[in-house]
Amino acid sequence: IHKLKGKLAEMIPVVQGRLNTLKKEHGDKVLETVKVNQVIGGMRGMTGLVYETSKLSATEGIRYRGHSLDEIMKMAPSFVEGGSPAPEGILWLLLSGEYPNKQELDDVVIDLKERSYIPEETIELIRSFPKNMHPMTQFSMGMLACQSMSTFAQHYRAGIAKNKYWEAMFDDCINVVAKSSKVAALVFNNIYHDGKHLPEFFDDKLDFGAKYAHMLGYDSEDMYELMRLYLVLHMDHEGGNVSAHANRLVGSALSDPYLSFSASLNGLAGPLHGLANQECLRWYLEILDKYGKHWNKDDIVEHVHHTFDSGRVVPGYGHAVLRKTDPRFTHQLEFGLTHFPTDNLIQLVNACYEVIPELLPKIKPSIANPYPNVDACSGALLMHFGLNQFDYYTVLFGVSRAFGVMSSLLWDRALGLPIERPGSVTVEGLLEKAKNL
Ligand code: NMX
Ligand code: MLT
Repeated sequence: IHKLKGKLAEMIPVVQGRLNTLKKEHGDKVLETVKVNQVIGGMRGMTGLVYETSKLSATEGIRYRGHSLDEIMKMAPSFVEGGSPAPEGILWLLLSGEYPNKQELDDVVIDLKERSYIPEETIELIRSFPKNMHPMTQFSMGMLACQSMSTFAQHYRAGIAKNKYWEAMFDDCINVVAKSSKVAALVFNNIYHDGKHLPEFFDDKLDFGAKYAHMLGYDSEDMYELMRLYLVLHMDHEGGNVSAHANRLVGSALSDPYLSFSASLNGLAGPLHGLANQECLRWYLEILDKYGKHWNKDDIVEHVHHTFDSGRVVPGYGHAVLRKTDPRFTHQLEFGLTHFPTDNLIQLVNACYEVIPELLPKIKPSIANPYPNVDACSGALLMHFGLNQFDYYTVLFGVSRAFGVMSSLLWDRALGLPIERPGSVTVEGLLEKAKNL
């Protein structure tokens, strides 16, 4: 991993140079105009952030450092030939823009293991959380409790120079990723196993994804592969989604990576964002409950209508930016249809995909995107392996998101991005401004 740090030390001045040129030579140019509706409407479609690790296309989905998910599935290093990409390799890609070679990949695998230490008092703290506290709350608090280990906070207090921020940040960012799965496994254990069967932490044979599955108590090659796939698909989704943006915003105050990651998780815990995966599974189970396992497409149509009639959204469908099927959904559905094509829940996910995109615009024409997003399939895959604690699903999303938001936070500090502080306006003030335009 020292090699990765060295690579970054070479890359950073080059990108900094580009940024300086941008500021000096183009800084006063007008990029785009802003409509009143964008100010009111959650800044949708407004370019407002520099974000290095990934970019979202409305029609083609996410690209990590310019690489589409289709390409990553084919080209990224994997532990099983032709299988899921290695999450550790994608961490390397997000940070440096390149895939690691075999030796580099092995080094990250070992490094993440070595950095995963959690102090005894944090373990005790997590085990003291009430079982009915939501897993995301426990996860966020558990990560926050690790904050006393922040290298960046210590160096900052000791008076570190601005141009050295990223180096102190490097350790924290990799450490947050390394510790995330262990904290997440402790939360699982606390809630569902009453803290009695503490997960086996030090199985050195296993890579990050396999070990996370193992710590949750799921040990099969297929589950290891699913976990690696899940982690890779959920890592990053450019800078404006709630979890990435919360992470960026909090980090811009020079709060250390533990503080910003916890903030990121708090955003991910919302039902319109990461919690949609748990909501989505709950929604599929409502169908099974109501119509039994011999459901048909008319039942799906009826349940969608019922969902609207009760004033709810159809979870797993729609997106703020995407205008086509999310490729992250496609890859997950493919995994399900390849590994367990006769699974009733996977068939239901597939049938919903055939019905819902046509149906939603008929019910509510203002829906900008009637296609499935990342959350529409993940729960069904996890259920297949018996991971049926669906309140926990967003924690898996959070562990994965650590890879993306920590990589981008490192780059925020490397590029010396300033504290975020956009302007705001009252309704009255905006009305006055708009009338005079
Ligand atoms: N079911 C019912 N109504 C919907 C849906 C849906 N799946 N998607 C959008 N709408 C409604 C939306 O609530 C809004 O209604 P109103 O004007 O009455 O407030 C209207 O359609 C227009 O919204 P959009 O511009 O299409 O969507 P927006 O960008 O505001 O929101 C989501 C995007 C993702 C929040 C929205 O599509 C949604 O609530 N989807 C269901 C929840 C979900 O799956 N979230 C997961 C997103 C991915 N992730 O993991 O973060
Ligand atoms: C994400 O992965 O962050 C979600 O798809 C939400 C988003 O991009 O806005």
